[in-house]
Amino acid sequence: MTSFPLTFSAEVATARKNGTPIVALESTIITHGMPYPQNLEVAQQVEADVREGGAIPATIAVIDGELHIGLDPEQLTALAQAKGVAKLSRADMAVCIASGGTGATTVAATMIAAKLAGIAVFATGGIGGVHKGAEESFDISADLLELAQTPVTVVAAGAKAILDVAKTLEVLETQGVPVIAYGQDSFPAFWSASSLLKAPLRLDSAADIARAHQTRVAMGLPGGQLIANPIPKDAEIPAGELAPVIAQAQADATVHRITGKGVTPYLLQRIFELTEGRSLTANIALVRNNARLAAKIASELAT
Ligand code: PSU
Ligand code: MN
Repeated sequence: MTSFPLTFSAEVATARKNGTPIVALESTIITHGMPYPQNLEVAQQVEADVREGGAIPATIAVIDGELHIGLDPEQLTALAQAKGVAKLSRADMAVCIASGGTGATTVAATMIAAKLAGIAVFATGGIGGVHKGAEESFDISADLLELAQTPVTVVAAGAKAILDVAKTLEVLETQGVPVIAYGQDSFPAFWSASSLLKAPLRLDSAADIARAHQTRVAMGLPGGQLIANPIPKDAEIPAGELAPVIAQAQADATVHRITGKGVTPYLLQRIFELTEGRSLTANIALVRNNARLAAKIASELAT
């Protein structure tokens, strides 16, 4: 364990004392992934889903230079409404903490925080990946390299079609990250339950996923696992319907010369606008679904 100071919410502190399973949740999805007030409603709902699944939620963020593991309701509300919050990945986290800043954690930064706090399971919507045109831009999310080195099981709904999904899977393979589809062969495509790509691995129960996690730890393998959990069928949007919207959002990003950390938030916001909120409805359903599976995996790890 670490001597680095962490600030635990009362609920998470109690869970740690009692050995109650804990699920980490990221905060960039709140500050940069969804508009207010839906972002707050979703954050609260996802926390409730984790509790219903028998685990305790630990939403992670840096507030005034403190790394918070679990936010109280007031902190969550303030973060959801805050403007100009920094987006923190592996590269930015320590600078933000050292300078007393406030920032939301991406998948990469949330994994780092979860490891520091001894939390093995983390639920989110979608991970960052290899962007389309990466052969020119070199835009590859730090999330992929984090999965290769930090031993946390991340439950996501696959990768968005804003990314080059095939290249994303290639990088994960190169980095030795197990990409495990839950309950199906196809690699899920975020808003759609399946894609044309086959997932490299498949497991059909939370118990099996927990066992795979423990086996990696026992073998001394440093990285995590990516669990690709398909969106519930009744909430999915067919991939064909979204393809032109994504193309439009990408064209707009090029016109406005959006680069670096701004790319993912820009595309998500633009797709939300272009679908008149429909993308968000699906996004909410899949994040909640991931929270429920993560709670089951965390419960299995605790037994
Ligand atoms: N993908 C989504 N929703 C999100 C993100 C990604 O479908 O909210 C956020 C996550 O926090 C992820 C980050 O870790 O964007 C990736 O950003 P980048 O591509 O800049 O690494
Ligand atoms: Mn990027």
